Amino acid sequence: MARELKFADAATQQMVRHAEAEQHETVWDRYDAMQPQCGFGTLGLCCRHCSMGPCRIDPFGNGPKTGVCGATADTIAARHIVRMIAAGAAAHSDHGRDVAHTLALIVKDPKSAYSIKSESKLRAVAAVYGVETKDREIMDIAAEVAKEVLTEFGQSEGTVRMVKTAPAARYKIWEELGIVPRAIDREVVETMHRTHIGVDADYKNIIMQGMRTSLADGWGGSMIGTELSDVIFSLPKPLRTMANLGVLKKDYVNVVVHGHEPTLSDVIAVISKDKKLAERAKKVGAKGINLSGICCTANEIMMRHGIPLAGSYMQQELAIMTGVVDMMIVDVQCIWPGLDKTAECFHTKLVSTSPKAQMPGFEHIEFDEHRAIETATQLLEAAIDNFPNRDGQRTFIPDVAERAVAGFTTESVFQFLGGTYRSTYRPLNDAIIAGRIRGLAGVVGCSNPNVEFEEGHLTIVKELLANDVLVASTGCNSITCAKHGLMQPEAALTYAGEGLKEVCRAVGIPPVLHMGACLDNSRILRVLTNVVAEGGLGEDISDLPAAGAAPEWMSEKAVCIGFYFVASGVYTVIGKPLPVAGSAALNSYLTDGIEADTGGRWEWEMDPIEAAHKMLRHIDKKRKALKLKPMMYEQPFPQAE
Ligand code: CUV
Ligand code: SF4
Repeated sequence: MARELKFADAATQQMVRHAEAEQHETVWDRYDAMQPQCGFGTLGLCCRHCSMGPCRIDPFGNGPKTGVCGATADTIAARHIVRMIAAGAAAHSDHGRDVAHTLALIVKDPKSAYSIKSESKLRAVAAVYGVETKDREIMDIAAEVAKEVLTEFGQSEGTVRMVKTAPAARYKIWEELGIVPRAIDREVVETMHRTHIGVDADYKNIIMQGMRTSLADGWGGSMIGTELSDVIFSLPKPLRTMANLGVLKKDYVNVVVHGHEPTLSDVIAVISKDKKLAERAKKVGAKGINLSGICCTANEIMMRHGIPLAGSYMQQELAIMTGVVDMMIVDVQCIWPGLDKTAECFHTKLVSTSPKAQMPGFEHIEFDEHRAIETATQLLEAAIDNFPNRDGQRTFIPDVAERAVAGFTTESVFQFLGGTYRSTYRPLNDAIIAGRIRGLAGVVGCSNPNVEFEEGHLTIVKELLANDVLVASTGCNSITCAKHGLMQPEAALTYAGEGLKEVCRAVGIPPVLHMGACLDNSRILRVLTNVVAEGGLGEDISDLPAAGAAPEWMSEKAVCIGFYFVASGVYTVIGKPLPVAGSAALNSYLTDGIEADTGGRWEWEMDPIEAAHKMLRHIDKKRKALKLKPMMYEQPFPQAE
């Protein structure tokens, strides 16, 4: 390996050393082989939108200042970034649409594998969509909600109705800016249209459309996905689980689900407990079936079934290299097409299940919701039958796994703070007002081989906790925090400042709250909305002592998420800058000027301690503007460094 990587995570460290010894290639090797990466791309200065190009602008002014069509660096960089938003919004929203289809299936086919698990959530969604619930059968409500939601995705008139659930002051800002999303599909399509050659060339106008598209995701597609997942797969409740590669078991048939959608994996989670399958596993010499997850599919079934997390995004090939994964079942998003190269050296069966995501070298067993139980059974049987093909000599499982409590939702988190009978955000708001809790942070998102693995996540989170900031976490940050013991209630004693420690101890919550998959960043938007509604901390999300971070982001979904947070008034810090630095005007707008428009802004900061301090300074600025009391206890910040 070219770079000296330390790996805070012992399991990853052991596996990477093992991979080196066995000459298996890892993502870190491929990343190093790709150096140096294209400078034009990094700065956002290349365009392939038509065949007069490809064009690129030399950032040092030693070449053409525009593309062949005359597009400037500002136009090219802005077009590129909003196409990233469109792709991210499309990914999340398509996921949301699939969940809505499952709801429609429940209505059509009472014998399907799915049912309405949370009637209260369904009623809440019905209220948003103006669907009458009084004196109606639950299936009638479900039918109408599914129809309303599915029609809304492509509607030609009106606006996305979930967006109205934002604080009134926030909605007004969007109206004034003209960025209230009209329909999810429409915003994605319009972004593609505007970025076609010779359409929108005004970088600010392009970014406004980008923000409208991101809002269609955060307050639309993603929120719909989260809410309807709660309806169908149940409202997550805090539960105990384990995280890291050590959850794989040598004597068991190991099935790993990977990707993002719960529709198949939730059924697998249930079917994996089937007695007949357990017997079949015993017949081939295994003790049973051991199901675990990678990426956000893992988050989804962990928070609803307590299924353990085998690892995050960056550990997907390491899981295969343990030699004990009998089957890896993937659905959509963040799945490396190179996994088949890794699997070649092992017996692991890779199975793709979505018609949208087929990969060379994977067996494709298409998942049909109408036959969910059959598909899940077929997959698990094939996994069991693959168990005897393991090469016992070549197994290596790092004995590393950590306990975690996961599965907090907008509804459940503060049930704790309010006591079981009084679900209210009052105690949280009061703790912030009194200076026990300094503020709230969402730390989310992917990991990336371009930085020391997980260092950014862990450093930022710990620095925030030490300074009494309550952290809400989603996506791969959640998996990282779980693996490193930050999601145990005891973590408050080790990492939290005095005030936060008191609150965590009083209500028995960890200082880092697992709020789900990256789709569930919508839950964080809802938490912020509820805090505003509870009163005493301003009128809008941008008034709150709150900040967001995605220290090791990599996906287009992450770009979209960041934009909907900024558009919602949140100060958002990321590590590697967005690829816009080639346009001075755009770069300065996103990190500065945009604040006058949305109340939120971007910040690029590669140093995780400084990133945390920037968030803390922002939180303090907001506390001051709200004239809140000084913090109750002495803070390490800003002396720490
Ligand atoms: Ni989105 S958070 S790598 S899997 S997008 Fe995938 Fe969930 Fe990032 Fe992690
Ligand atoms: Fe070049 Fe303009 Fe075509 Fe882009 S759209 S490739 S900048 S000519």
